[in-house]
Amino acid sequence: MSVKVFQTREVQDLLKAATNLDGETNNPRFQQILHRLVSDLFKAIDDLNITPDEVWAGVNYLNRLGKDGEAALLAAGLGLEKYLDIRMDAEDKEIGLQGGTPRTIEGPLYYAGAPVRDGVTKIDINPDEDAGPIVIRGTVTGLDGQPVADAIVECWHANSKGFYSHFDPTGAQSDFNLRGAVKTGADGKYEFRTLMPVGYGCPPHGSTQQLLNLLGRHGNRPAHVHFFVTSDSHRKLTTQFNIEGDPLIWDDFAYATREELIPHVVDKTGGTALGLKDDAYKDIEFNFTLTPLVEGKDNQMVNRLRAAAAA
Ligand code: MBD
Ligand code: FE
Repeated sequence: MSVKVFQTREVQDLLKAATNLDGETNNPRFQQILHRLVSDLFKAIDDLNITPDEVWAGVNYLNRLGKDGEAALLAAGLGLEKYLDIRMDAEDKEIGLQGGTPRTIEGPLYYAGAPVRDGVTKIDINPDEDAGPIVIRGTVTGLDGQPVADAIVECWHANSKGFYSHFDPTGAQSDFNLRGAVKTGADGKYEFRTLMPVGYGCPPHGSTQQLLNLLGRHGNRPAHVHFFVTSDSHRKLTTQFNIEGDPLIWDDFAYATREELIPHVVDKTGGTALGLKDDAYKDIEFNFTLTPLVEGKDNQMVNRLRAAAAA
C-alpha cells in the first residue's frame, strides 16, 4: 500500500501552520528553512512510504544522538561538513579566488584557548610511549608569496590512541595536550614540536557508529593534524593534513582528505637539540598560503559552537 497525501491541501496547510509560514516573526529566514526541511521530510515519507515505526525509530535516534553529544560528529560522517566545503570552494571559484591552501573540515574536536607562543611551541605535555617525535613547520604566505607576519597558527591533533585532549574518554590527557598556537614573525614561519598522532575512530558504542554500522561503513579517520590560520589581513584558513602512508588516507569517514594536504614525512636526526624525546624524529614541512579578504571581509569565517576553557 502506498498512499500519496503530500500534495493535498490539508498537508500543505499543515506545513504552513506548523512553521507559521504566513505569520509575522523576526525570523523569516528560519521559517523559510524550516518549512522547506519539514516539507522535504514529509515528501520523503510519502515517496518512500516510510512507516510510523521507521519515523519513531528516527525520532528516538535524534534523542540518543543529542544525549551522546554526537550531532556534529554525525554531520562529519554524513558528509554534511564536506558538503559545506564543496560549496565554499565553488563560491571561491565563482569570484576567481584561487591558489590558497585548500580548506578542509574543522571537525568537532577543536578546543579554544591554547596559549599563543612566538614562532615555535612544543605542545606535547603528557608522555606517550607509543608516539615518536615530529616537527611540523613551514611558512605562512599570502597569494603573492610574501610572508605573513602576526598570523596565528593553531594546531590540534590526537595522541597515539587516536584521542584528543578535552575529549579523551580515558581522561588520560592534560588540558591542551597536543594543542597549541604560534604567532608568526616577519619571516612568516611557524613550528610545532609534538608527537605523531594516530587516526581517530568514532566512539564504538555511540550513536554515530550505530548509524554507520547500519550503512555498512566504518567510522575511522586517517592520522591527521588540524589547523586554523588567522590573520587580520587575510581570510581564516581551516585545514588539516594527513600523515603520509596511513592506509585510511583515501578512506576517511569524514571525507577530509585532499591531494594537496598530504605532505611528505622526512626522517631526520638532531631532535635532542630541539628538546624532542628522541634524537631521531619525523619532519613535516607544510606551508600555508592565505587568501585575501573579499571586499574587506572574511567571507569564509564560520560561526559554530566550539568548546573553550571557562573564562
Ligand atoms: C576528528 O578528529 C575529526 O577530525 C573529525 C572530522 C571527526 C571526528 C574526529
Ligand atoms: Fe581530527
